[in-house]
Amino acid sequence: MALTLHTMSGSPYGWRVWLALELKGIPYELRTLSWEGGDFRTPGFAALNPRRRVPVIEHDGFVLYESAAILEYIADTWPDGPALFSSDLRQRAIERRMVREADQYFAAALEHLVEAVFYTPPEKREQARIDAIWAEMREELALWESLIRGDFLAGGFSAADITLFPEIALGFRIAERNPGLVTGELLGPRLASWYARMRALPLVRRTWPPHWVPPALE
Ligand SMILES: N[C@@H](CCC(=O)N[C@@H](CS)C(=O)NCC(=O)O)C(=O)O
Repeated sequence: MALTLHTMSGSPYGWRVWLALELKGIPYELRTLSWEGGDFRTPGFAALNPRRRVPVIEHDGFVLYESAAILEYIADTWPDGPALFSSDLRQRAIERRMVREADQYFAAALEHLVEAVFYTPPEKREQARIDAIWAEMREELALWESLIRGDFLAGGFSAADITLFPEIALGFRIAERNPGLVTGELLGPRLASWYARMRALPLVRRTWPPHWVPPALE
């Protein structure tokens, strides 16, 4: 029953899977890869994921990458305990839709920001491009402001929350680390309450990316 999670500190996709494992109380070994250290370029890692991306899980010899698929695998393999997806067919469909929406729209914009800031040296950054990406992220989250259905995104806590939360957290991290780079609030009032609720969860606190400053205790 051995499960290994290959991830990278701060990866929103890896964090999602880490959250799922912790939520379900599944024993696992965490292997934290270093991008700068060349861990993604080894033949051993390419054998696990030919796309050379994290997260990847190994479970009793079975290898799976793509975080949304991994969440489904975890939910199906460990159906007991706290649920990632509702047992109600239509509610589950909404949760899956939200996972898809977070990845298809918000994460796509976030990846543009990562590219424009993380992978671009400060002297080559284009402020107009960064402004446009930030505006795209804000516009997308304005839509989520109307999509949220209760205390959690789909109403009750679900895979949707552990998908969108790490993505937004990375957006905040980039903004905090680069004062003056972006302007304008990312979250409306309903999403801000949800974000604070998520950030306060013991589950989230104990999986906080190790190289980030831990969130203040409210
Ligand atoms: N769609 C993939 C995205 C995975 C992904 O992009 N992971 C990033 C870390 S956040 C990565 O491994 N990047 C390595 C690279 O680009 O070389 C998933 O959901 O698992």
